[in-house]
Amino acid sequence: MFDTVIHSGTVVTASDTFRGDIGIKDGRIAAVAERIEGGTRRIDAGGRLVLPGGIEAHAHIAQESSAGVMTADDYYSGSVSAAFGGNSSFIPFAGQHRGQSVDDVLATYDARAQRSVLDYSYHLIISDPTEAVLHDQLPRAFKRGITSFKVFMTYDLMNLGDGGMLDILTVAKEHGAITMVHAENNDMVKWMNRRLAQQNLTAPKYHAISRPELAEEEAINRAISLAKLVDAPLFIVHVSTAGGAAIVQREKLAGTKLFAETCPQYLALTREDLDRPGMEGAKFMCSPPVRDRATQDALWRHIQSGTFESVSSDHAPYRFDASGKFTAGPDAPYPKIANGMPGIAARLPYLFSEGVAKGRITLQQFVALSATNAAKTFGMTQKGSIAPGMDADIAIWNPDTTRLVTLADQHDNMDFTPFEGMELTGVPEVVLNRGHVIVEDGQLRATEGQGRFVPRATVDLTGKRGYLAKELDPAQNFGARIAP
Ligand code: DUC
Ligand code: ZN
Ligand code: ZN
Repeated sequence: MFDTVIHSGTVVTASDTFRGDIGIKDGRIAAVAERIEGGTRRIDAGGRLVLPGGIEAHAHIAQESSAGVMTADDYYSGSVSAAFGGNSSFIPFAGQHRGQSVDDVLATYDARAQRSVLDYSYHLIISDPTEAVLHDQLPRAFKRGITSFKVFMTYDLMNLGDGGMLDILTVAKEHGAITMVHAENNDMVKWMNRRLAQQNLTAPKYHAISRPELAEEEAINRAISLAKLVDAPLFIVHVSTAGGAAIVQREKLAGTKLFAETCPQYLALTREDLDRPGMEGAKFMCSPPVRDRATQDALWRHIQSGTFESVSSDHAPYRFDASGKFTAGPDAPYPKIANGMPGIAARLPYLFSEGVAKGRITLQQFVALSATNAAKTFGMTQKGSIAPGMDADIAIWNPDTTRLVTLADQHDNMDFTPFEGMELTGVPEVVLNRGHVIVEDGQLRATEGQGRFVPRATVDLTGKRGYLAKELDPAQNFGARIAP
Protein backbone atom coordinates (compact mmCIF):
# COMPACT_ATOMS: atom_id res chain seq x y z
CA MET A 1 0.00 0.00 0.00
CA PHE A 2 2.95 2.40 0.36
CA ASP A 3 4.82 3.96 -2.55
CA THR A 4 7.97 4.28 -0.45
CA VAL A 5 9.02 3.05 2.98
CA ILE A 6 12.02 4.55 4.75
CA HIS A 7 13.12 1.97 7.27
CA SER A 8 15.63 1.30 10.04
CA GLY A 9 16.51 4.97 10.57
CA THR A 10 16.48 7.24 13.58
CA VAL A 11 13.62 9.70 13.08
CA VAL A 12 14.04 13.18 14.53
CA THR A 13 11.41 15.88 14.94
CA ALA A 14 11.53 19.17 16.83
CA SER A 15 10.33 17.30 19.90
CA ASP A 16 11.52 13.68 19.67
CA THR A 17 14.14 11.18 18.51
CA PHE A 18 13.00 7.58 17.97
CA ARG A 19 13.72 4.46 15.96
CA GLY A 20 10.96 4.21 13.40
CA ASP A 21 9.85 3.54 9.83
CA ILE A 22 7.95 5.94 7.59
CA GLY A 23 5.38 4.88 5.02
CA ILE A 24 4.76 7.30 2.15
CA LYS A 25 1.71 7.32 -0.10
CA ASP A 26 0.77 9.89 -2.76
CA GLY A 27 3.43 12.33 -1.59
CA ARG A 28 2.32 12.33 2.03
CA ILE A 29 3.50 10.58 5.16
CA ALA A 30 0.83 7.92 5.61
CA ALA A 31 2.29 6.08 8.59
CA VAL A 32 5.02 6.31 11.18
CA ALA A 33 5.54 3.10 13.15
CA GLU A 34 8.15 0.92 14.77
CA ARG A 35 8.17 -1.41 11.77
CA ILE A 36 6.48 -1.01 8.37
CA GLU A 37 6.58 -3.84 5.85
CA GLY A 38 6.15 -3.56 2.08
CA GLY A 39 6.41 -0.45 -0.06
CA THR A 40 7.02 -0.31 -3.80
CA ARG A 41 10.37 1.11 -2.89
CA ARG A 42 12.23 0.58 0.38
CA ILE A 43 14.96 3.00 1.44
CA ASP A 44 17.37 1.68 4.05
CA ALA A 45 18.15 4.45 6.53
CA GLY A 46 20.17 2.23 8.89
CA GLY A 47 22.74 4.27 10.81
CA ARG A 48 21.20 7.47 9.46
CA LEU A 49 19.06 10.30 10.81
CA VAL A 50 15.69 10.85 9.17
CA LEU A 51 14.79 14.52 9.47
CA PRO A 52 12.15 16.85 8.07
CA GLY A 53 13.52 18.30 4.83
CA GLY A 54 14.93 21.76 5.41
CA ILE A 55 12.86 24.84 4.63
CA GLU A 56 15.10 27.64 3.38
CA ALA A 57 13.24 30.79 4.35
CA HIS A 58 15.71 33.40 3.12
CA ALA A 59 17.13 33.16 -0.41
CA HIS A 60 17.50 35.47 -3.39
CA ILE A 61 16.78 33.49 -6.53
CA ALA A 62 16.34 34.93 -10.03
CA GLN A 63 16.08 38.34 -8.39
CA GLU A 64 17.38 41.69 -9.61
CA SER A 65 18.92 43.89 -6.93
CA SER A 66 17.87 47.53 -6.74
CA ALA A 67 21.05 48.29 -8.73
CA GLY A 68 19.81 45.94 -11.46
CA VAL A 69 22.22 43.03 -10.85
CA MET A 70 20.64 39.61 -11.45
CA THR A 71 21.52 36.74 -9.13
CA ALA A 72 23.53 33.92 -10.69
CA ASP A 73 21.03 31.31 -9.54
CA ASP A 74 17.65 30.87 -11.16
CA TYR A 75 14.87 28.66 -9.82
CA TYR A 76 16.49 25.58 -11.32
CA SER A 77 20.06 25.98 -10.09
CA GLY A 78 18.97 27.59 -6.82
CA SER A 79 16.55 24.81 -5.98
CA VAL A 80 19.04 22.11 -7.02
CA SER A 81 21.68 23.65 -4.77
CA ALA A 82 19.17 23.85 -1.90
CA ALA A 83 18.23 20.20 -2.43
CA PHE A 84 21.86 19.06 -2.21
CA GLY A 85 22.00 21.03 1.04
CA GLY A 86 19.19 19.00 2.61
CA ASN A 87 16.23 21.24 1.79
CA SER A 88 12.87 20.07 0.49
CA SER A 89 11.29 23.50 0.00
CA PHE A 90 12.24 27.15 -0.03
CA ILE A 91 10.79 30.65 0.11
CA PRO A 92 12.82 33.08 -2.01
CA PHE A 93 11.86 36.71 -2.48
CA ALA A 94 9.75 38.29 -5.20
CA GLY A 95 11.03 41.85 -5.38
CA GLN A 96 8.93 44.89 -6.22
CA HIS A 97 10.98 47.76 -7.58
CA ARG A 98 9.53 51.25 -7.53
CA GLY A 99 6.82 51.82 -10.13
CA GLN A 100 6.03 48.12 -10.53
CA SER A 101 2.67 46.63 -9.70
CA VAL A 102 2.64 43.66 -7.35
CA ASP A 103 0.55 41.71 -9.85
CA ASP A 104 3.23 42.14 -12.53
CA VAL A 105 5.99 41.21 -10.06
CA LEU A 106 4.23 38.02 -9.06
CA ALA A 107 3.52 37.11 -12.69
CA THR A 108 7.23 37.50 -13.43
CA TYR A 109 8.27 35.29 -10.50
CA ASP A 110 5.58 32.73 -11.28
CA ALA A 111 7.17 32.31 -14.71
CA ARG A 112 10.70 32.11 -13.23
CA ALA A 113 9.68 29.60 -10.58
CA GLN A 114 8.33 27.13 -13.17
CA ARG A 115 11.82 25.62 -13.18
CA SER A 116 12.01 24.80 -9.47
CA VAL A 117 12.71 21.24 -8.32
CA LEU A 118 11.55 22.18 -4.81
CA ASP A 119 8.17 23.31 -3.55
CA TYR A 120 8.25 27.07 -3.11
CA SER A 121 6.51 30.25 -2.14
CA TYR A 122 7.70 33.87 -2.12
CA HIS A 123 8.14 36.58 0.44
CA LEU A 124 7.04 39.75 -1.34
CA ILE A 125 9.48 42.68 -1.11
CA ILE A 126 7.62 46.00 -1.14
CA SER A 127 9.53 49.15 -2.08
CA ASP A 128 6.62 51.27 -3.32
CA PRO A 129 3.60 51.13 -1.02
CA THR A 130 1.15 53.18 -3.09
CA GLU A 131 -2.56 53.23 -2.25
CA ALA A 132 -3.19 50.72 -5.06
CA VAL A 133 -0.47 48.43 -3.70
CA LEU A 134 -1.70 48.66 -0.11
CA HIS A 135 -5.41 48.29 -0.63
CA ASP A 136 -5.79 46.42 -3.87
CA GLN A 137 -2.68 44.49 -4.89
CA LEU A 138 -1.48 43.24 -1.50
CA PRO A 139 -4.91 41.85 -0.57
CA ARG A 140 -4.85 39.94 -3.88
CA ALA A 141 -1.43 38.53 -2.98
CA PHE A 142 -2.72 37.43 0.46
CA LYS A 143 -5.65 35.70 -1.20
CA ARG A 144 -3.33 33.44 -3.12
CA GLY A 145 -1.43 32.52 0.04
CA ILE A 146 1.51 34.92 0.00
CA THR A 147 1.48 35.79 3.68
CA SER A 148 4.85 37.46 4.27
CA PHE A 149 6.52 40.68 3.12
CA LYS A 150 9.95 42.10 3.37
CA VAL A 151 10.70 45.79 3.73
CA PHE A 152 14.00 47.64 3.88
CA MET A 153 15.15 50.36 6.25
CA THR A 154 18.29 50.90 4.18
CA TYR A 155 19.21 51.44 0.49
CA ASP A 156 17.86 54.64 -1.10
CA LEU A 157 15.87 52.77 -3.72
CA MET A 158 14.23 50.36 -1.27
CA ASN A 159 13.96 52.18 2.06
CA LEU A 160 10.33 52.94 2.90
CA GLY A 161 10.75 55.38 5.75
CA ASP A 162 8.94 54.90 9.05
CA GLY A 163 5.55 55.99 7.70
CA GLY A 164 5.73 53.55 4.80
CA MET A 165 6.63 50.78 7.21
CA LEU A 166 3.66 51.59 9.43
CA ASP A 167 1.36 51.39 6.40
CA ILE A 168 2.73 47.99 5.41
CA LEU A 169 2.67 46.64 8.96
CA THR A 170 -0.95 47.72 9.33
CA VAL A 171 -2.15 46.14 6.08
CA ALA A 172 -0.16 42.97 6.77
CA LYS A 173 -1.68 42.67 10.22
CA GLU A 174 -5.18 43.14 8.82
CA HIS A 175 -4.70 40.08 6.62
CA GLY A 176 -2.77 37.88 9.05
CA ALA A 177 0.55 38.34 7.25
CA ILE A 178 3.97 38.88 8.76
CA THR A 179 6.34 41.71 7.83
CA MET A 180 10.03 40.90 7.52
CA VAL A 181 12.54 43.71 7.84
CA HIS A 182 16.12 44.39 6.82
CA ALA A 183 17.07 46.60 9.75
CA GLU A 184 19.99 48.96 9.20
CA ASN A 185 19.88 52.74 9.68
CA ASN A 186 20.23 54.19 6.17
CA ASP A 187 21.54 57.62 7.19
CA MET A 188 24.19 56.18 9.51
CA VAL A 189 25.47 54.03 6.65
CA LYS A 190 25.41 56.93 4.16
CA TRP A 191 27.22 59.16 6.62
CA MET A 192 29.90 56.51 7.13
CA ASN A 193 30.17 56.08 3.35
CA ARG A 194 30.83 59.80 2.91
CA ARG A 195 33.50 59.88 5.62
CA LEU A 196 35.27 56.85 4.20
CA ALA A 197 35.08 58.18 0.62
CA GLN A 198 36.65 61.51 1.72
CA GLN A 199 39.70 59.51 2.76
CA ASN A 200 39.65 57.29 -0.36
CA LEU A 201 39.00 54.23 1.81
CA THR A 202 37.11 52.19 -0.74
CA ALA A 203 38.59 48.66 -0.52
CA PRO A 204 36.13 45.82 0.24
CA LYS A 205 37.12 45.71 3.93
CA TYR A 206 35.65 49.19 4.44
CA HIS A 207 32.24 47.77 3.60
CA ALA A 208 32.29 46.16 7.04
CA ILE A 209 33.27 49.47 8.65
CA SER A 210 30.61 51.43 6.77
CA ARG A 211 27.73 49.51 8.31
CA PRO A 212 28.25 49.80 12.09
CA GLU A 213 26.72 47.47 14.65
CA LEU A 214 24.86 50.49 16.01
CA ALA A 215 23.16 50.96 12.64
CA GLU A 216 21.60 47.51 13.00
CA GLU A 217 20.80 47.88 16.68
CA GLU A 218 19.10 51.26 16.19
CA ALA A 219 17.06 49.99 13.26
CA ILE A 220 15.99 46.78 15.04
CA ASN A 221 14.84 48.85 17.98
CA ARG A 222 12.94 51.24 15.71
CA ALA A 223 11.38 48.47 13.62
CA ILE A 224 10.10 46.83 16.79
CA SER A 225 8.67 50.13 18.06
CA LEU A 226 6.85 50.65 14.77
CA ALA A 227 5.47 47.11 14.84
CA LYS A 228 4.43 47.46 18.49
CA LEU A 229 2.59 50.71 17.80
CA VAL A 230 0.15 48.77 15.61
CA ASP A 231 0.72 45.42 17.37
CA ALA A 232 1.72 43.76 14.10
CA PRO A 233 3.90 40.65 13.80
CA LEU A 234 7.47 41.36 12.74
CA PHE A 235 10.33 39.14 11.60
CA ILE A 236 13.88 40.54 11.81
CA VAL A 237 15.96 38.97 9.06
CA HIS A 238 19.71 38.31 9.17
CA VAL A 239 20.48 39.55 12.70
CA SER A 240 24.24 40.06 12.77
CA THR A 241 24.96 41.72 16.11
CA ALA A 242 24.95 40.75 19.77
CA GLY A 243 23.15 44.00 20.57
CA GLY A 244 20.44 43.33 17.98
CA ALA A 245 19.92 39.80 19.26
CA ALA A 246 19.66 41.08 22.84
CA ILE A 247 16.91 43.50 21.81
CA VAL A 248 15.02 40.63 20.14
CA GLN A 249 15.43 38.50 23.25
CA ARG A 250 14.17 41.27 25.51
CA GLU A 251 11.13 41.97 23.36
CA LYS A 252 10.23 38.30 23.08
CA LEU A 253 10.28 38.13 26.84
CA ALA A 254 7.87 41.07 26.88
CA GLY A 255 5.46 39.16 24.62
CA THR A 256 5.99 41.20 21.45
CA LYS A 257 4.85 39.48 18.24
CA LEU A 258 8.41 39.09 17.15
CA PHE A 259 10.44 36.50 15.21
CA ALA A 260 14.04 36.52 14.04
CA GLU A 261 16.79 34.65 12.24
CA THR A 262 20.53 34.74 11.93
CA CYS A 263 22.69 33.18 9.20
CA PRO A 264 25.76 30.91 9.03
CA GLN A 265 28.01 33.66 7.68
CA TYR A 266 27.63 35.59 10.96
CA LEU A 267 28.77 32.46 12.82
CA ALA A 268 31.57 31.46 10.44
CA LEU A 269 33.23 34.63 9.13
CA THR A 270 34.66 37.87 10.46
CA ARG A 271 35.57 41.24 9.02
CA GLU A 272 39.14 39.95 8.70
CA ASP A 273 37.84 37.89 5.78
CA LEU A 274 37.08 41.12 3.93
CA ASP A 275 40.76 42.03 4.30
CA ARG A 276 42.02 39.25 2.05
CA PRO A 277 44.48 40.25 -0.68
CA GLY A 278 43.42 42.21 -3.76
CA MET A 279 39.68 42.22 -4.28
CA GLU A 280 39.18 38.76 -2.68
CA GLY A 281 37.48 40.45 0.25
CA ALA A 282 34.53 41.22 -2.04
CA LYS A 283 33.52 37.56 -1.76
CA PHE A 284 32.75 38.14 1.90
CA MET A 285 30.70 41.32 1.47
CA CYS A 286 27.11 41.05 2.56
CA SER A 287 24.72 43.38 4.34
CA PRO A 288 24.64 43.57 7.25
CA PRO A 289 28.34 42.72 7.28
CA VAL A 290 30.04 39.86 9.10
CA ARG A 291 31.50 41.03 12.43
CA ASP A 292 33.97 39.44 14.86
CA ARG A 293 34.60 36.41 17.08
CA ALA A 294 32.86 37.86 20.12
CA THR A 295 29.75 38.38 18.00
CA GLN A 296 29.91 34.80 16.77
CA ASP A 297 29.96 33.53 20.36
CA ALA A 298 27.06 35.77 21.33
CA LEU A 299 24.96 34.69 18.34
CA TRP A 300 25.55 31.03 19.20
CA ARG A 301 24.35 31.71 22.74
CA HIS A 302 21.20 33.29 21.32
CA ILE A 303 20.67 30.28 19.05
CA GLN A 304 21.06 27.98 22.04
CA SER A 305 18.62 29.91 24.18
CA GLY A 306 15.86 30.42 21.63
CA THR A 307 16.21 34.03 20.44
CA PHE A 308 16.09 32.89 16.80
CA GLU A 309 13.39 30.86 15.10
CA SER A 310 15.64 29.99 12.18
CA VAL A 311 19.15 29.95 10.83
CA SER A 312 18.71 30.90 7.17
CA SER A 313 21.25 31.19 4.40
CA ASP A 314 20.47 34.63 2.90
CA HIS A 315 21.74 33.03 -0.32
CA ALA A 316 22.49 36.07 -2.52
CA PRO A 317 24.61 34.63 -5.33
CA TYR A 318 26.64 37.32 -7.08
CA ARG A 319 29.56 35.85 -8.96
CA PHE A 320 33.12 37.12 -8.56
CA ASP A 321 33.02 38.64 -12.06
CA ALA A 322 31.40 41.38 -14.14
CA SER A 323 27.99 39.65 -14.01
CA GLY A 324 27.87 39.85 -10.22
CA LYS A 325 30.19 41.59 -7.78
CA PHE A 326 31.94 43.71 -10.38
CA THR A 327 29.29 45.20 -12.70
CA ALA A 328 30.95 48.56 -11.94
CA GLY A 329 34.41 47.29 -12.89
CA PRO A 330 37.05 45.01 -11.38
CA ASP A 331 38.37 47.70 -9.01
CA ALA A 332 35.03 49.21 -8.03
CA PRO A 333 34.82 50.99 -4.68
CA TYR A 334 32.94 48.93 -2.09
CA PRO A 335 29.64 50.87 -2.37
CA LYS A 336 29.45 49.79 -6.02
CA ILE A 337 30.19 46.08 -5.40
CA ALA A 338 27.12 43.84 -5.19
CA ASN A 339 26.71 42.62 -1.65
CA GLY A 340 25.54 39.18 -0.81
CA MET A 341 27.07 35.73 -0.74
CA PRO A 342 25.94 32.20 -1.64
CA GLY A 343 25.18 29.60 1.02
CA ILE A 344 21.96 27.73 0.29
CA ALA A 345 23.76 24.36 0.06
CA ALA A 346 26.06 25.06 3.01
CA ARG A 347 23.47 26.34 5.50
CA LEU A 348 22.36 23.03 6.98
CA PRO A 349 25.67 21.14 6.76
CA TYR A 350 27.29 24.10 8.54
CA LEU A 351 24.60 24.25 11.22
CA PHE A 352 24.69 20.49 11.72
CA SER A 353 28.45 20.34 11.97
CA GLU A 354 29.07 23.40 14.13
CA GLY A 355 25.82 22.97 16.03
CA VAL A 356 24.95 19.31 16.49
CA ALA A 357 28.29 17.57 15.90
CA LYS A 358 30.10 20.02 18.18
CA GLY A 359 27.45 19.68 20.90
CA ARG A 360 26.25 23.29 20.80
CA ILE A 361 22.63 22.41 19.98
CA THR A 362 20.46 19.32 20.18
CA LEU A 363 19.09 17.46 17.18
CA GLN A 364 15.67 18.81 18.14
CA GLN A 365 16.97 22.37 17.99
CA PHE A 366 18.54 21.64 14.62
CA VAL A 367 15.21 20.44 13.23
CA ALA A 368 13.37 23.42 14.70
CA LEU A 369 15.92 25.92 13.34
CA SER A 370 16.13 24.31 9.92
CA ALA A 371 12.49 23.48 9.17
CA THR A 372 9.81 23.32 11.86
CA ASN A 373 9.85 26.93 13.00
CA ALA A 374 9.93 28.28 9.44
CA ALA A 375 6.90 26.12 8.59
CA LYS A 376 5.00 27.55 11.54
CA THR A 377 6.08 31.16 11.17
CA PHE A 378 5.46 31.28 7.43
CA GLY A 379 2.36 29.13 7.29
CA MET A 380 3.61 26.03 5.50
CA THR A 381 1.23 23.88 7.48
CA GLN A 382 1.91 20.67 5.50
CA LYS A 383 5.67 20.88 5.98
CA GLY A 384 8.41 20.99 8.61
CA SER A 385 7.72 17.83 10.60
CA ILE A 386 7.41 14.07 10.35
CA ALA A 387 3.89 12.95 11.19
CA PRO A 388 1.03 11.23 9.40
CA GLY A 389 -0.66 13.59 6.93
CA MET A 390 2.36 15.86 6.41
CA ASP A 391 4.05 16.20 3.03
CA ALA A 392 6.79 13.58 2.67
CA ASP A 393 9.54 16.21 2.70
CA ILE A 394 12.42 14.33 4.26
CA ALA A 395 16.21 14.48 4.42
CA ILE A 396 18.23 11.41 5.40
CA TRP A 397 21.51 12.46 6.97
CA ASN A 398 24.69 10.55 7.59
CA PRO A 399 25.79 12.19 10.84
CA ASP A 400 29.32 10.77 10.78
CA THR A 401 30.76 11.61 7.36
CA THR A 402 33.27 14.43 7.36
CA ARG A 403 34.10 16.35 4.18
CA LEU A 404 35.66 19.60 3.09
CA VAL A 405 33.39 22.21 1.53
CA THR A 406 34.10 22.58 -2.18
CA LEU A 407 32.49 24.74 -4.82
CA ALA A 408 31.48 21.62 -6.80
CA ASP A 409 29.49 20.30 -3.82
CA GLN A 410 27.35 23.44 -3.78
CA HIS A 411 25.76 22.58 -7.16
CA ASP A 412 24.93 26.24 -7.75
CA ASN A 413 25.84 28.66 -10.55
CA MET A 414 28.50 30.37 -8.48
CA ASP A 415 32.24 30.64 -9.00
CA PHE A 416 33.10 30.66 -5.28
CA THR A 417 31.78 29.64 -1.88
CA PRO A 418 32.71 31.64 1.22
CA PHE A 419 32.79 28.35 3.13
CA GLU A 420 35.47 26.80 0.84
CA GLY A 421 37.76 24.37 2.62
CA MET A 422 35.85 24.22 5.92
CA GLU A 423 35.70 20.73 7.40
CA LEU A 424 32.10 19.77 8.14
CA THR A 425 30.68 16.64 9.74
CA GLY A 426 27.25 15.40 8.64
CA VAL A 427 25.93 15.02 5.10
CA PRO A 428 22.36 14.99 3.76
CA GLU A 429 22.54 11.89 1.56
CA VAL A 430 18.95 11.41 0.40
CA VAL A 431 16.40 14.19 0.03
CA LEU A 432 12.70 13.84 -0.76
CA ASN A 433 10.15 16.43 -1.79
CA ARG A 434 6.52 15.30 -1.52
CA GLY A 435 7.67 11.69 -1.64
CA HIS A 436 9.88 12.04 -4.73
CA VAL A 437 13.54 11.28 -4.20
CA ILE A 438 15.29 14.39 -5.53
CA VAL A 439 18.88 13.74 -4.36
CA GLU A 440 20.50 10.33 -3.86
CA ASP A 441 24.01 8.86 -4.25
CA GLY A 442 25.36 12.35 -4.85
CA GLN A 443 23.13 12.66 -7.92
CA LEU A 444 20.15 14.81 -8.77
CA ARG A 445 17.07 12.66 -9.32
CA ALA A 446 14.58 15.49 -9.74
CA THR A 447 13.17 16.78 -12.97
CA GLU A 448 13.13 20.47 -13.70
CA GLY A 449 9.82 22.04 -12.75
CA GLN A 450 8.56 19.34 -10.42
CA GLY A 451 8.29 21.79 -7.51
CA ARG A 452 4.90 23.32 -6.77
CA PHE A 453 3.78 26.68 -5.45
CA VAL A 454 2.65 26.36 -1.83
CA PRO A 455 -0.19 28.66 -0.75
CA ARG A 456 0.61 29.58 2.83
CA ALA A 457 -1.55 30.05 5.90
CA THR A 458 -1.52 33.14 8.09
CA VAL A 459 1.18 33.58 10.72
CA ASP A 460 0.80 31.51 13.90
CA LEU A 461 0.85 33.93 16.85
CA THR A 462 -0.03 31.40 19.53
CA GLY A 463 1.61 32.37 22.80
CA LYS A 464 2.51 35.91 21.72
CA ARG A 465 0.73 38.30 24.02
CA GLY A 466 1.30 41.37 21.87
CA TYR A 467 1.18 45.02 22.86
CA LEU A 468 -1.59 47.58 23.07
CA ALA A 469 -0.35 51.15 22.86
CA LYS A 470 -2.50 53.39 25.07
CA GLU A 471 -3.00 55.81 22.24
CA LEU A 472 -4.42 53.05 20.03
CA ASP A 473 -6.69 51.65 22.72
CA PRO A 474 -10.23 52.94 22.07
CA ALA A 475 -10.85 52.79 25.82
CA GLN A 476 -8.07 55.29 26.44
CA ASN A 477 -7.89 57.35 23.23
CA PHE A 478 -11.29 59.03 23.30
CA GLY A 479 -12.63 56.40 20.89
CA ALA A 480 -10.31 57.05 17.96
CA ARG A 481 -9.98 54.10 15.50
CA ILE A 482 -6.41 54.09 14.28
CA ALA A 483 -5.40 50.54 13.39
CA PRO A 484 -7.19 47.18 13.19
N1 DUC B 1 19.83 41.94 2.19
C1 DUC B 1 19.57 40.67 2.08
O1 DUC B 1 18.66 40.17 2.75
N2 DUC B 1 20.27 39.92 1.26
C2 DUC B 1 21.29 40.40 0.41
C3 DUC B 1 21.61 41.81 0.58
C4 DUC B 1 20.76 42.55 1.51
O2 DUC B 1 20.91 43.72 1.69
ZN1 ZN C 1 18.37 42.14 3.75
ZN1 ZN D 1 18.66 38.49 1.89
